[in-house]
Amino acid sequence: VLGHTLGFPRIGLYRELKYALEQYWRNTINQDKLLNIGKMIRIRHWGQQIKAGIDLIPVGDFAWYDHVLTTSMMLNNIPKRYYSSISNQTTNNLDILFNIARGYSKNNVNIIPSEMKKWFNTNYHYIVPEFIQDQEFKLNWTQLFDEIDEASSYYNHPIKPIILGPLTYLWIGKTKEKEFDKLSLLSPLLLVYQEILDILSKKNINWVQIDEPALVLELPNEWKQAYLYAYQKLHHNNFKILLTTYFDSIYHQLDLIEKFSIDGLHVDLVSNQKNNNILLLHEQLPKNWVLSAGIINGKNIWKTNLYYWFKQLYPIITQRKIWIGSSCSLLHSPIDLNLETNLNNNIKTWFSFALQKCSEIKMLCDTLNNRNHNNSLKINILKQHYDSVHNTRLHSDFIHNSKVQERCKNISDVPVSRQTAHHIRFKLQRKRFNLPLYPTTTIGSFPQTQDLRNLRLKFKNNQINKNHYHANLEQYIKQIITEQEKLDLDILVHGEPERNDMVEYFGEHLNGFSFTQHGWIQSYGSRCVKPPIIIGDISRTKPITQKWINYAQSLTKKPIKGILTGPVTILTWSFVREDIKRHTVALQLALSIRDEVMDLEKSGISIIQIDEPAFREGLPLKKSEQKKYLTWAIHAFKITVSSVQNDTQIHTHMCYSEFDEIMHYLLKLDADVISIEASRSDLKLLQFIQKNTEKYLNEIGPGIYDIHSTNKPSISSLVKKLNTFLKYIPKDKLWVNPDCGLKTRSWSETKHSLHNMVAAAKILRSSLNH
Ligand code: THG
Ligand code: ZN
Repeated sequence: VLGHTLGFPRIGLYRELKYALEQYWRNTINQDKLLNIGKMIRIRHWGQQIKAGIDLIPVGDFAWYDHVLTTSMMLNNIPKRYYSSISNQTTNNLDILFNIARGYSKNNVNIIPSEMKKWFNTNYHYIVPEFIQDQEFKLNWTQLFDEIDEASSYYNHPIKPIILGPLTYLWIGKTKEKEFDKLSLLSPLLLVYQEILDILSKKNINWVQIDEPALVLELPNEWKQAYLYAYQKLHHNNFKILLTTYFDSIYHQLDLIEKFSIDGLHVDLVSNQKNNNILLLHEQLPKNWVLSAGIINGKNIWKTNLYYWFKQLYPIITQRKIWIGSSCSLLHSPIDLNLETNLNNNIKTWFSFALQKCSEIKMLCDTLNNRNHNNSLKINILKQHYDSVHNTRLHSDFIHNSKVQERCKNISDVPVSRQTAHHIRFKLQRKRFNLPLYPTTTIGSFPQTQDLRNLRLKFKNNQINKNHYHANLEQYIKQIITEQEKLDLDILVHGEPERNDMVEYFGEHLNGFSFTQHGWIQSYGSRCVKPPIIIGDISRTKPITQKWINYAQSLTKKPIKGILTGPVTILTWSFVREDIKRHTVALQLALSIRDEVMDLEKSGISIIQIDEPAFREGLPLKKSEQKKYLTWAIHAFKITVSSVQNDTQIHTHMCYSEFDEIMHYLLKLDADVISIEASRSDLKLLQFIQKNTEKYLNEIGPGIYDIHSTNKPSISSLVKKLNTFLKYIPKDKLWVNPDCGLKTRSWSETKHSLHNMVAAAKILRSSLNH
């Protein structure tokens, strides 16, 4: 029995890669320095995994921005629009990689970045590969080979290179210029993959890991056939192929997979609770394959019940080769629990971060490998490993709150829907707020300057007192209100200066959560999030946001939109307890946010936005399991707002989504206004809206510019955009807003872009008068 990980976090324990990248982009360090920091991180992580007892160390999991983008570079799949920015350089340059990810803007040349999308059902974003019909591929980027050489020169330890499989790579990409069948690119793509494998075969390597998470989806038939074909072509005599699947089960695909010409299969045994039958897999898959059991959850932070898995695996290990692994890459895990000094000691014993997960892998391997000796001692240690968690959690006051449980049982008292239909609310609200056509607003957050971040940090470290801190936050709010009035926006926000992250902040003010100091997870590029941990029943003791929002409202006659994070998003962007069902946690969150909504309304706030950017991310990967999720997720959203007055306006915001398939469900949320990311995506969304306006469309603000790009939108481009929207959306239902919050932008960019946005809305209004 061997132990391996499918990849390790790349950002570094102290986010060294993040800081190095941001310094490099600001031109405060040179490329050599950046390269050295990357190398230092890789070498440290390999060393740590070896030390923890991992048998095969992953190489190829490191990426300067995103591993899908690295793959695009490796295949020389560089969108044509970038060629003008690289005239005198070769395509084998890190700056080009960054340009694709971040856009390029210099001397009047503006090149838009490639689109960013969520990586399956995670909060990690990849850079979407772009394909054109006559796409050519060639081997361009030597990073993987360099890193293999680097690892073998530093460590005398077996290496397992990782590459993203050709079919998942095609599946997650996007056709450009015109639509065509992406599978037509498979043959040319496989030629480059074969070339890559040939180079690998000349290195001292026994196993290559090829990631094919798309296999967990319910794939069309042509794609299944393509898989069969591809893995015949990629078969190699000089090394073995471990095909890895993760984020969901593969039982629906076994008849197909068993025919692949591969040498081992990795399966995720934890992400789909209903589907974790290792025995069934063992029986169906060829006996000469390695079966890699992904039993250490790479997406959550709870210790693994190693004894349970010992019992499951013990009968099989004499019949075939078994490996023990993380369910998916540890990219989605924090790195080291030992660094956490603020956690309650009892609670701390419940968790396992990436390095502890490596040790868990080692423990289970050791016990399984030791079967011939008297290993009752080891088995006992395995038992204790989880028993302590189980027993203390069973009786912990941190977890159980009978009031919350009681309230959830009596949920039938809470109305699910608002008192009247939207068309009635619409009239009341337009009258109350006296809004112009095409009302302008923002999504909620304003620039989080370094000063502001420092201020929050000082307060957190007790370097300044609460009065001082609050006085400073009020100054920020005042500035944000002044700027919005100057910009002449119609609906203002307080700007969220008190919030670090939209989920972490609410977690910190609700009961039932626990927090890490260093549990940073890469979200995209250099950006990270620190998910809170939901350990117990959730409740709200007192109002959370009211003070700040009321203060903002006291400064202006225009309506302030109060911004709250919705229950589904808090759930999805937290590490969630696994001892009760997700929908129960969602319900507890919904009731807590509902309390906040009612208090805000009582305090005079008349517009409330419930942000649900992660609504789509929570959707199960398998179509057959989606309906159930949507039912409880929509229910959770609706009960947060169901009891407000008819003339209280409810907004929601969503981003990073492929909305097409779930648009019908989003409309069921019955928010008065939905703002939605559309600026990087295309017309499908608009066509959907057009088709459904008659039936049930409320108001909508498709984002009119991309806040993630540094390119500033001109007034004329914004007018053009609005005119496009108006072809699909009735004029009294269109709102004007950016596509997301502004917290990552600078003030100067923000002012400039919002100024142009408001100007564009005014041009449209006046053109209507003439
Ligand atoms: N919060 C959480 N998840 C998210 C987002 C979020 N996932 C999707 C999307 N938004 C990702 N976007 C971002 C945008 C900004 C940042 C992180 C993810 C960000 N992070 C700071 C950084 O990396 O410097 C750290 C945050 C902090 O200082 O507290 O700015 O908004 N949960
Ligand atoms: Zn957003």
